[in-house]
Amino acid sequence: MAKSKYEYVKQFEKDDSLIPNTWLVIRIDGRSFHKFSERHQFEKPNDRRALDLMNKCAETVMSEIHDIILAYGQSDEFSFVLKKECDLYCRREAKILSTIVSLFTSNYVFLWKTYFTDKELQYPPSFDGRVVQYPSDNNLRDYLSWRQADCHINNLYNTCFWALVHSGETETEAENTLRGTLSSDKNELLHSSFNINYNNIPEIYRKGSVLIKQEIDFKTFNLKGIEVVRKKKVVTILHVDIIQNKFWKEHPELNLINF
Ligand code: DGT
Ligand code: MG
Ligand code: MG
Ligand code: MG
Ligand code: MG
Repeated sequence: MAKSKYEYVKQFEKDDSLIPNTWLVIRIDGRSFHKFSERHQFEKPNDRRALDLMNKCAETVMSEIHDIILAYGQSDEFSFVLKKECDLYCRREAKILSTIVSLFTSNYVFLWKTYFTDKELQYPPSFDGRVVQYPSDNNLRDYLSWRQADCHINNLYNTCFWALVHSGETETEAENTLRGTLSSDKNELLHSSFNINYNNIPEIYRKGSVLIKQEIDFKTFNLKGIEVVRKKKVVTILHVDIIQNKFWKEHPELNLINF
């Protein structure tokens, strides 16, 4: 087929293929969700509906993009881990990133009313996204540990902060009360002043959400009408520690050998 005289413009497209054989992590994060959570009166410190909505969007992304083996979410962010051998869009960064961010965002809008039944969406939310390549299993483990540690630190702080504010301190006073405190001080404050045992706070808030694909058997009928057992992968949502080795030992199918 003859080329049009315009085709040369393709030469201006730059090659953005990611290097082979590295873990790919796509992290998306709500744009200005401080404002978004205020405008939609999210419960403080944690709004279960908002987290469930995020998790459902991530589940959809995972079901659609087969190369995602695990996702980790907390607050307004989600990280998607694509397996090393991933050849999606020939590993072109912009294609992979834009597909995941837009699929997540459209689901967020599409599913909003299912989770916020009594609250209209006030304006269209957006998410930013980035791709990071991790060459070793340890790098990937450390990345995920970093995000889960961040979840814990923020949740402990926010739990204290809002307990102080709900008990009558102004936001500035609460900030001053917490300035310079260690984790142990915060746990003690929750315990002695508010009778809250931090370890009894739901794990979804303390640990975030880990999504993996698990193979299950299901019964169906083959072409001859005979009942057969087939396998399919379903996304499972867990709220567990992914910093220690236990989780990785329990999930050899994730193929992270280094622990
Ligand atoms: P960015 O990401 O730079 O565009 O700016 P933000 O405002 O999204 O900042 P970020 O991502 O560092 O922090 C997430 C914000 O979202 C933070 O202000 C708290 C808010 N947020 C997330 N989940 C909840 C929730 O469940 N309840 C409440 N009240 N706020 C939440
Ligand atoms: Mg940010
Ligand atoms: Mg954000
Ligand atoms: Mg964030
Ligand atoms: Mg096209």
